[in-house]
Amino acid sequence: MDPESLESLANHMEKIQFAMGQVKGVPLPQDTCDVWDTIYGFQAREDDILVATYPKAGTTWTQEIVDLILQEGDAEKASRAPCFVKVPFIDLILPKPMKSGLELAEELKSPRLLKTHLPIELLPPSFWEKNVKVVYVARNAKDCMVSYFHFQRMNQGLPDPGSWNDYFSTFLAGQVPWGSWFDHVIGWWKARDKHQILFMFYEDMIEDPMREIRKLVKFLGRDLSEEALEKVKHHSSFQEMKANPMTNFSTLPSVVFDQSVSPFLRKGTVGDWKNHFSVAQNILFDEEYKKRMEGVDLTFRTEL
Ligand code: PPS
Repeated sequence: MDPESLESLANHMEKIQFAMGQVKGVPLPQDTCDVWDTIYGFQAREDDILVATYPKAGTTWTQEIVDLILQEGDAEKASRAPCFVKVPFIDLILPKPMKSGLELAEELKSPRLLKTHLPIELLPPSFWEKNVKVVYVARNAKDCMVSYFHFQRMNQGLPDPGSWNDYFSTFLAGQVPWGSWFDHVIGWWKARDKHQILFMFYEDMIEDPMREIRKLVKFLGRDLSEEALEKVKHHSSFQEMKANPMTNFSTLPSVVFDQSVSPFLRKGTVGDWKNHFSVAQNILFDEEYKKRMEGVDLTFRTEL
């Protein structure tokens, strides 16, 4: 993104906070809803790779790993542009003159790496028609909630999350941008065997990044040397990504992401929910979780 666009964006963003709308009951930024038919009609290409997640599940991390795999561990090539430019977010429309994810995607040469937070029922059908490979990353709901709370505090485009206690109820009710965590993970989980979907877990990636990188390499049909694999692991580590302006979002002005409120790469751990949930909230959450996940053979780890 060039400095002029950023400055112009900054001027716009002082006035604009994304209004929220809905598509088929899923809360989405109004600008996304306004061009929904265009987004839904997005034309995927056969060799696209899509990273799909519920927000805060490890999207940026996974994007970076996949791109580093495609670049065979070459960090310079992977740092050719900020992560939000090289991996277009197809369901986000930014104020003009910023390019939308759709426009950025059109401009990219194949093979394209794309990002979405859409629940599966809203995914543009061309991804299935073209049999695109999808990497879905899921993260336990408690840590997602905490990460999203801090993200909504710092992301000046998204609704203010209010107090932690308020946010706890809002999140559980699915009244956050991109909707319910439960619907999202369950929808994608049930579809995992019907399409080319690699279903991954943030907790597994934290536990053993190399094991998960190897899974990705295999899924993508690549063959990397041990040296290249080590480079992928090193350059996608939390510390490296936090220090890298191409992955830490520091190229965005503070009227968009105010990282003095909370950094984008905040903690990068499993179990930070324990520092936020009260005992009562934890009981309430576990009861709701049991109800919502009943009959779903999907297990998350909330601590390692
Ligand atoms: S977004 O805005 O939805 O695209 O956010 P997303 O990238 O999905 O999630 C951000 C959280 O992922 C953490 N993160 C990492 N963890 C471990 N290792 C690496 N390399 C890494 N990169 C990003 C990031 O810190 C956010 O989690 P929290 O818990 O807030 O720290």
